[in-house]
Amino acid sequence: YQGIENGTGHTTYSGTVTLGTAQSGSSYTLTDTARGNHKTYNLGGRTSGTGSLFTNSDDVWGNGSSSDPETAGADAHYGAALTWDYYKNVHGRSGIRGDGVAAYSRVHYGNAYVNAFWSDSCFCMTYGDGINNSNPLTAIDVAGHEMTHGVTSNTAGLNYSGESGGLNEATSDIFGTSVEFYANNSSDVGDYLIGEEIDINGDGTPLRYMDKPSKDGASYDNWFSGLGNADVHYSSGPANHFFYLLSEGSGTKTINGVTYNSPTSDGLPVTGIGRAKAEKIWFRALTTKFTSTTNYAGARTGTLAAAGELYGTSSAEYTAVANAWAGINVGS
Ligand code: ASN
Ligand code: ZN
Ligand code: CA
Repeated sequence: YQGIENGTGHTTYSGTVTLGTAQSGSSYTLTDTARGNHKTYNLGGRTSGTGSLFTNSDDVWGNGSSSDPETAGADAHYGAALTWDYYKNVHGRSGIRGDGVAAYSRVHYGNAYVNAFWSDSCFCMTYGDGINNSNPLTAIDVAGHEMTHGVTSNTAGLNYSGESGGLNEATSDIFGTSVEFYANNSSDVGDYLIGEEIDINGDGTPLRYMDKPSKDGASYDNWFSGLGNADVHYSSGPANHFFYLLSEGSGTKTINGVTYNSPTSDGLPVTGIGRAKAEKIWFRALTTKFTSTTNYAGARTGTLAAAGELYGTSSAEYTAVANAWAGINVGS
């Protein structure tokens, strides 16, 4: 079995991409030998098992349309590769567990299933085909979100309920977005929106907004005492908002053609430190400070500690972390 890096994918969301594939005789499989042997499988509508490993004879995968079952496979395989590269090259982490071993991906789960998910028990990412079976949930920010659930599980282990559940969800949005910025190809332009490409609402709007989470009609912008009773996809809002404020600062800003307007709970301005440093701080907090029961107050102390270790407690970065938490009504 020989690993190669020159498969061609015609994806739904990322244009034409190079895929890591493996060759055995005259056939090729979606097996990424450069990234822990990550494999992508076709469930063909089933909702259990692994399905079949994508295999063909020309090493060209998909045609850019959902009419070809390989297309979603190409997107999922590419998303896993980018997420692998992001964690390796930006954070020095080799794979979800840091042990060089890949998870695997499954596409075409169920019928018109409008979701994607990570599972600890299979150590795998799974994607539905979305509305009309033509909007697979395989966009880069979603793939990065799901794979990050694996990283969170194997580091902080944030419990998936209450405030820790909101922080778990926010961690997936934060690094899902970071992977999208990292991709930086002409089809994957980074933004602080989640799921803007998969038309999950059927009207072209994103699933979530990090600059002002309440724009989705359900997420919370700021911490409050009852936050832990909310759905984890809504209690993630304040932490997403914190990350946006820390990265970009409060107020109006246009990035890659998208205009954001991020308020603060106290009306005081926050000066951003840039996404790269904000990512470093959140990753260090996730992997060395947060535990299964970390709540918003604990996330504040954990990220302050991480920023202090990275940049010093007298640094502008440390001050920005404090101000961004104050901007979502945590600490003062
Ligand atoms: N797509 C969702 C998520 O990753 C699935 C879930 O509700 N856990 O958050
Ligand atoms: Zn999630
Ligand atoms: Ca996005």
